[in-house]
Amino acid sequence: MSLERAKGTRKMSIYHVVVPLFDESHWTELLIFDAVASVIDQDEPNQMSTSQKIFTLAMVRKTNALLLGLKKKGFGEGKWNGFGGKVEKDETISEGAVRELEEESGLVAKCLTKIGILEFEFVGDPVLFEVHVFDVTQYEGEPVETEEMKPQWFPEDGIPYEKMWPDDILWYPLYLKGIKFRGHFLYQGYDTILNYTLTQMDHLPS
Ligand code: 6OG
Repeated sequence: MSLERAKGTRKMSIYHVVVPLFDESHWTELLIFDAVASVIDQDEPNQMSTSQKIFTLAMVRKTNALLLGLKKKGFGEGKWNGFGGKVEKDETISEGAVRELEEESGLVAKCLTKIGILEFEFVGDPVLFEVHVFDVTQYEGEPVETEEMKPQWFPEDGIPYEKMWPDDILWYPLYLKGIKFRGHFLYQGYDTILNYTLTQMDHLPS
């Protein structure tokens, strides 16, 4: 495939392909498209038509249980989710993850491992959300309810997917197995995923 052709098909390849989960032959194909896309990004950093916002999402885990927070206000209100928010200009993504986790749950992360990068697009919205997902197994403190989140432990086999973002049920199984991943989801509104890609990764950029 030539680069020109890859440029022209990039949106179709990355954003509009519907791929059944856990089909390894399709994962291989997606990895090739991913690699082409990153070459194009380096060559043409200013060609993107969308603006991008970087977010964090900290997943706090203990043996067989996951800490989720019920979002009390703002984006995702009423949904259970990990803890996170927008990365500020003067901090690294990891620093943002630690700060947001403490602000929203009272916990101080002692060790963070990046386990995924998720991109979200919403039809009609030019903003691309890039969410960096971290596994947190070492932390200090006890979860407390804050202005934004009401925390609660859930057993790994009792995650309330029906009250969560629809993408969660797709990537949590990878996360819970310790598999790193990259995903791209195109939403229509907040309840419908029009299409998505999800790719297993050996390494993730920091
Ligand atoms: P604040 O508005 O609270 O940051 N986030 C998503 N998380 C999941 N699981 N699925 C999505 O699908 C999400 N879109 C955004 C990133 C928003 C928080 O919500 C996460 C942040 O942790 C659309 O500052």
